[in-house]
Amino acid sequence: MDERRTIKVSKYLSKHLRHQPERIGLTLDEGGWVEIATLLAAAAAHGFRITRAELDQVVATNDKRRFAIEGTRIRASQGHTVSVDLGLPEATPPAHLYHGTVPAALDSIRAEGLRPMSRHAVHLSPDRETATRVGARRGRHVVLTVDAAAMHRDGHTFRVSANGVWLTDAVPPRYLRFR
Ligand code: HQG
Repeated sequence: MDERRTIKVSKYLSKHLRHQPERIGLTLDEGGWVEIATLLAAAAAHGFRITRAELDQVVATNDKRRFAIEGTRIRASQGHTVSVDLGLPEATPPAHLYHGTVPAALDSIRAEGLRPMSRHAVHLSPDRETATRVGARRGRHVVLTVDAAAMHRDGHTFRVSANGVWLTDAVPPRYLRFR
């Protein structure tokens, strides 16, 4: 499978496992899981045929390990806008976490901190490089540093997704460093 096809399949999976399962008649269970056979049949029925080998390759080689397979089921590891409970345990974050964003969002972030916007949680990266990539999706970007140790000490909860993305409900401005 060439890279273009891999990206196309990955985007198709993200769209239907995170945002719009109903578009192809899928229902995710409470944890966000769906039977692989059901997913492949639904995709084919809606004009996008994916083989099981292609699916496995995308899951295994995906740059961000966006999808997880467990037994006969698959789900997106994070990034949902539909309501799911990933069932992740609380975890102790590293002292600092990072968030890549765009300059246009800074005034609002300074005033109200980081909010989940359309997703379930604020997505934070364990290192500056990853946060830079997240910000760079939108062009010119800035990386903010989050004082995760202080947040944790103050009772904010953190979870870490299967693919290493740190999730928290919100980051108040006092825990942010804007450089
Ligand atoms: C910004 C991708 C104004 C926030 C990435 C971001 C990530 C605010 C945007 C994952 C704000 C939301 C998530 C506030 C936050 N005022 N703007 N108070 N608080 N924002 O896409 O973190 O490739 O929902 O900075 O790699 O960019 O899809 O979040 O710019 O892991 O697997 O509002 O999505 O993963 O945008 O990205 P998003 P994100 P995938």
